[in-house]
Amino acid sequence: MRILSGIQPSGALHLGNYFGMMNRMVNYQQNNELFCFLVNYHALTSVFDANLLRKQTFDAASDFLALGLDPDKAVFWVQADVPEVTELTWLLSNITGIGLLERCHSYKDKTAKGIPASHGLFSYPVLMAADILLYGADKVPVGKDQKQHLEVARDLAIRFNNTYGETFVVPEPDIEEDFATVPGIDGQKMSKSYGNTIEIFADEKSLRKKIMSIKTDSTPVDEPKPIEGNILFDLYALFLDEKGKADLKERFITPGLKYGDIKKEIFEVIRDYFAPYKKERDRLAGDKKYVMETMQKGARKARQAAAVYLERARRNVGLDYNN
Ligand code: AQP
Repeated sequence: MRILSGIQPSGALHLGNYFGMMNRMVNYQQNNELFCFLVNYHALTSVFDANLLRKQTFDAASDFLALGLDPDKAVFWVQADVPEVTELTWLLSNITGIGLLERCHSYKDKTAKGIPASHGLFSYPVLMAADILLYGADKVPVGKDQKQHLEVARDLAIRFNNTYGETFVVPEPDIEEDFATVPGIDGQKMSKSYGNTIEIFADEKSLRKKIMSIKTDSTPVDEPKPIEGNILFDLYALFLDEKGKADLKERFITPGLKYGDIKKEIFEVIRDYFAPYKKERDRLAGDKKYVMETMQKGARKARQAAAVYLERARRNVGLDYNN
């Protein structure tokens, strides 16, 4: 099965990115054909500083490699190194109804948070559909926030196939309920552009500060604590198995639990969980040559896979006028 997913180098990667997508991608590489990429064209919708985009792209590549993505097993590349995706975006644009894009929540949410309401942001889901269809992906692991964009990609694949003849694979979303929406420190979806993230490779001091600043309710210590919608419970549970979650639930509903103690435990759990990866991450940060060569190699493999679908699409819409 061909599994594909991308991530924006639009800021430091966080627990939402990790549990919603990155960790699952690393696990999938064992038994599948994995395509994983850094969507820097997409990041242009919110990053307007060229040096920052360069740095964040390099950092995201190092993050993924440090977490165990194996460039010999998976195809791992940077989106803009295969610019053919922008051509497919144009082909798809002509069968994309405006109403379809107008219904997308992400555009409304992001503009409400102050991201400029550009044409690029509005047509973000078309570029994302092109990313998926260009590589013939069967399955796309994402967090719940991307569910609607996946539906757009499916819609466009079906519409294209109906209009021009069989061209694209219709992809399936792959959302894992336990990690569907990781909350940020303010209780909203954890998101780089909302400034509420817990970074996976934060230094100890800022990690502690972030965890200590998590918003909590004002339930008195000697009363049972709520589970539903409790940010501390939800974040801690990410690192626990079923038995661990049941035990944590018990602690929450037993009077006497102090949120401050739970925060300290969460800090330690996150720090210890990512410590071995962080070591590798620091090593890779100093080996720019290796990271760059790896990404270039990945782009060559991605380009070969893309050629199959792009050629088919060009032919089916009639751009091959010399035939
Ligand atoms: N809070 C989250 N819970 C679960 N999954 C999440 N993902 C992001 N946030 C959460 C998943 O991570 C993958 C990569 O996301 P992205 O960086 O490409 O874009 P995004 O979804 O828009 O993530 P951010 O952090 O919110 O980025 P900005 O703020 O720059 O837009 C996706 O699979 C996503 O579902």
